[in-house]
Amino acid sequence: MKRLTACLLTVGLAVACATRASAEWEPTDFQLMFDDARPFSLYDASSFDRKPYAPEGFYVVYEHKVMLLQAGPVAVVGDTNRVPRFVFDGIEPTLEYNNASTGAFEAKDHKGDQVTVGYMDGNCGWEISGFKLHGHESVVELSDVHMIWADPLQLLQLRFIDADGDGFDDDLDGDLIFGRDGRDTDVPPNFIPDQAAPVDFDDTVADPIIFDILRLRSELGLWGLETNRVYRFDRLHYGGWLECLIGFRYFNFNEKFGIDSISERESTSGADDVLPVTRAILSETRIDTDADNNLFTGQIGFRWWKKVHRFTCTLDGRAGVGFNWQAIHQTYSLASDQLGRNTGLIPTYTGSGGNNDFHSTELTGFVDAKYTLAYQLTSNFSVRVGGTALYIDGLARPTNMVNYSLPNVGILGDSNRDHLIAWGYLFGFDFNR
Ligand SMILES: [Ca+2]
Ligand SMILES: [Ca+2]
Ligand SMILES: [Ca+2]
Ligand SMILES: [Ca+2]
Repeated sequence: MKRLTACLLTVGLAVACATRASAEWEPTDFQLMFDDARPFSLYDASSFDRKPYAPEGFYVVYEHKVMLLQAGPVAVVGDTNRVPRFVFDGIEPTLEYNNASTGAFEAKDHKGDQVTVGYMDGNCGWEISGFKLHGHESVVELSDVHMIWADPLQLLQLRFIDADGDGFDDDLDGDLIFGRDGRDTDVPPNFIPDQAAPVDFDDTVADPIIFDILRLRSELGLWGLETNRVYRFDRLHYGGWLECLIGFRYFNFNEKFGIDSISERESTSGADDVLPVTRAILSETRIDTDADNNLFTGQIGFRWWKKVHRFTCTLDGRAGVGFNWQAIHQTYSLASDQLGRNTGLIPTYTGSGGNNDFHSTELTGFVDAKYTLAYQLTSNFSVRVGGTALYIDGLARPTNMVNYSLPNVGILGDSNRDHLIAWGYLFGFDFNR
């Protein structure tokens, strides 16, 4: 913001100096370009309508933007492909489930600035523009979070339990086969196994994965540059002006998504077939997934405006297609709280860490729309307010790209095509636009 302000002051001073200097020195081509720009001369109310004109020469537009950026796609925090199994917290066996989702994030205000510089000579010109919306982290804390993790190696130990204390493995899935202890063939059943049967692994339980707190973090950042050739059509018969813009556009959209698990549950010892009441399985787990989207697109746009007295109403629409070079980086550290605390009671999993990278090039497209209402203060200086909206497709957004799997977390590369909607308002000023 400070740098932008400094740039604008410099441009403003240059314009002012050039216009003043032209009175004293022989005008050069460069000074002639500023001839029409007299930013501080008074607004001349007598000339409007009788002599409609579209400004030529240099122009500068500054806009401060406040935009809501749509939160990342809603995804379950946890694995959704694995069939849930029974977990046992020492009280009663229950089917595990996921109860956290990235839907907890909301669209957030992002402030930013856009500076546009252009030059019109007759019906042709050019324009360059840059904008940046500043990122800031939003944090959501969820409590009593249950999570399912893909566990292809069965690192989270499975075991039979006898929670009802009848001396037989409990028949958790209700098929009258009691774990390792055989089948009950009585009709009606008396729930005492009386015939040998294959071991029923459906009756095993695992450690429940429950976090006292699961902290979800998200940070979005967006900036871009564009350069356009500008073609101005002859004045429309109802008094407005239309310009066509053709050029290139670059967007950088960066989204960070992270989770931290916190659990105060402590290990307690217990009999071999009864799990400790609650243990901090996977507590102090941290996963950070950072998606960087670099979009290079062609662009075509139209800008229509009409001036009435001191007011200028402008509609501006731009769209483009191109490619998005995606780079997703992930770091994770799982169950660090369990490291060095293993008592041998639960020997299977003591944590892991690492990082992953995923790269892809995807087709992308965007639509960018804006309306502004400007009020002319002097002959060349106006203030403006307006609204703006942006849609970008083909983006990697990490909230639905995490593969919650043991012992190694992964990136779901197939989920790399999502979109961003941003909308908000702006205010600013312009010279000679
Ligand atoms: Ca039992
Ligand atoms: Ca059973
Ligand atoms: Ca029986
Ligand atoms: Ca079974």
